[in-house]
Amino acid sequence: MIVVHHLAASRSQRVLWLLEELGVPYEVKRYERNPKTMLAPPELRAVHPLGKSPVITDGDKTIAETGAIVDYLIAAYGAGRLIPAPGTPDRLRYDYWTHYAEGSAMPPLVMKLIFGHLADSPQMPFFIKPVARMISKAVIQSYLDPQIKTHIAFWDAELAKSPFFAGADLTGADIMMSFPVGAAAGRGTLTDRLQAFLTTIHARPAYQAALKTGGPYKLLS
Ligand SMILES: N[C@@H](CCC(=O)N[C@@H](CS)C(=O)NCC(=O)O)C(=O)O
Repeated sequence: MIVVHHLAASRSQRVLWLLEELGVPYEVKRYERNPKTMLAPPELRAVHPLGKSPVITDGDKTIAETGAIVDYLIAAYGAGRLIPAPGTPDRLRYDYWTHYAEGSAMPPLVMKLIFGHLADSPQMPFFIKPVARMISKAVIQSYLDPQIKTHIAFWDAELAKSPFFAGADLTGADIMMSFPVGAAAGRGTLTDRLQAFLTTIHARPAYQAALKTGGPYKLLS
């Protein structure tokens, strides 16, 4: 039995959604974030040394990193579903987006989240807070927001070519991209097309079933 080590309101929602799309049975072991730091609890380190979510176990295998988990599940249980055929242009797009989602799209979104809260950190001495606020604002405005804007325009242009990131049908690439697109909805301004993409994927029965299993899902902002 596959066990999904699921941290509340996190990237592991994508893994639950994928398992629901594949119709593969699984168990969820739920972990709550520390309400002050929003970090994962130390118990997750017993599953994987980094203590991050998602991580799954399947028999004697432990697999971390969302992209690696998506690749593993689709290869092991997909029987050709949710991935374009090898050697096709869509497969190349699939490979690109599944790597890009965590490798290029998430870093500026995560940095914006961190800089946005930097001055409120309890460790920050009160007399530094105004300076920290100014520095954070400058980094966000001069570097992160323009970067995020460029990524969003790129996603929009790609979805103008096909309804999903790797062609006409939903694939693992869309499951991977659902997190940066969803995060950008709270940390940038989405286009109508990207908003429609989110509406489409959120309406899928498998997505809704995953929400029921995973519990309330509100991305940090
Ligand atoms: N690139 C990794 C990122 C993993 C990650 O940072 N997960 C977050 C949840 S969205 C986490 O575990 N945060 C809690 C912590 O860092 O303690 C992946 O996609 O699996």
